[in-house]
Amino acid sequence: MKLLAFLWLAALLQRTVVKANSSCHSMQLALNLICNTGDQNAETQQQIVEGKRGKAGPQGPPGKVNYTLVDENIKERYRAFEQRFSLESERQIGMHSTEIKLLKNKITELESRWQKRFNSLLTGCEKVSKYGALSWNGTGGIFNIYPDNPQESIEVYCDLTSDGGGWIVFQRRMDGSVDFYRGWNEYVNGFGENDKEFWLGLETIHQLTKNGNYELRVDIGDWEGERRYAQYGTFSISGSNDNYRLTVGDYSGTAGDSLIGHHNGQQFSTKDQDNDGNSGNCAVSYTGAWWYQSCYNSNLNGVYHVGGTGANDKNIAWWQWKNTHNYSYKFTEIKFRKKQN
Ligand SMILES: [Ca+2]
Repeated sequence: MKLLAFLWLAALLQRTVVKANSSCHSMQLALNLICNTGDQNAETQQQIVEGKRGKAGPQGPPGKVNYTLVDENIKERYRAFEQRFSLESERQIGMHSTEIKLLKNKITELESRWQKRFNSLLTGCEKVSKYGALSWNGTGGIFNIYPDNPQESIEVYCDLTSDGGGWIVFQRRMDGSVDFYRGWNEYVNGFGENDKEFWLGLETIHQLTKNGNYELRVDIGDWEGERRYAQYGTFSISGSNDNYRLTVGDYSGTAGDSLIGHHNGQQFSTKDQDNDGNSGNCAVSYTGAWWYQSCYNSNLNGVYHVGGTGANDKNIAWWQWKNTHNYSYKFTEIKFRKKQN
């Protein structure tokens, strides 16, 4: 009896497990159905997006446009276009590369030829225009000139105002900011900045005046605000082998002549190179550097006295204006230009 009861219970339990398995299978099927439906919706969405991009064929059911995909599609098409355009340009350039190269060379050659012709006119300050200035202050400025070679420039200060302009300035004193009590090499090579206080250099002055006829001009200003000038129709200085000897003549002007009488025909002297006609060294005695004889009527590289106070005979002197060695001027500019005729 007990055995019969056990067998019945076992059969009942098996039926229950089979039924449960069957239920689980059904649920699984239902879930798969739901999930597949979801995938189908995604595909439908993509189809709609493609439909919106203008593909032929019937549109799918309504859905949201995926703007990220649209944007990427536009970018991809643009990239393709860009690549095609670039390849085509390269192909065209490649086809005409010889012609392009020849044309470029021709343009460069023409530019260079015109630049040389233009530069060859600018051997001094005579033909420069303020529009070509590297810097301009209203009466003059800094320019590139081409004295020897239209391809080699030197920078000079041009006075384009005094007596018609065209002057290359080679010395300026204006505020005492630069020490002018210097040695031979510095007077040969120059010092200072050419739009402030400076000395251009004996060698440069010689090179710029060695061919043709030049005239000289000295502009002087006193502490009372008056300006005067001395102009010379003849001017040149010799080379280094003759210690840059001064030749000057044919005076005109308002400041009086303080060059011809004492300094014409003199070699240049500095504190460390005595070429003067004095038993001592004039450059040392008068704290300057000049075409001293024994010793001076003018000393424009002497000591600068701000306000003119404390002046003595070692200062910036021009005897013939104030009739004294002991007046130190506020402003000087020394300049030359090619003689016109
Ligand atoms: Ca001497």
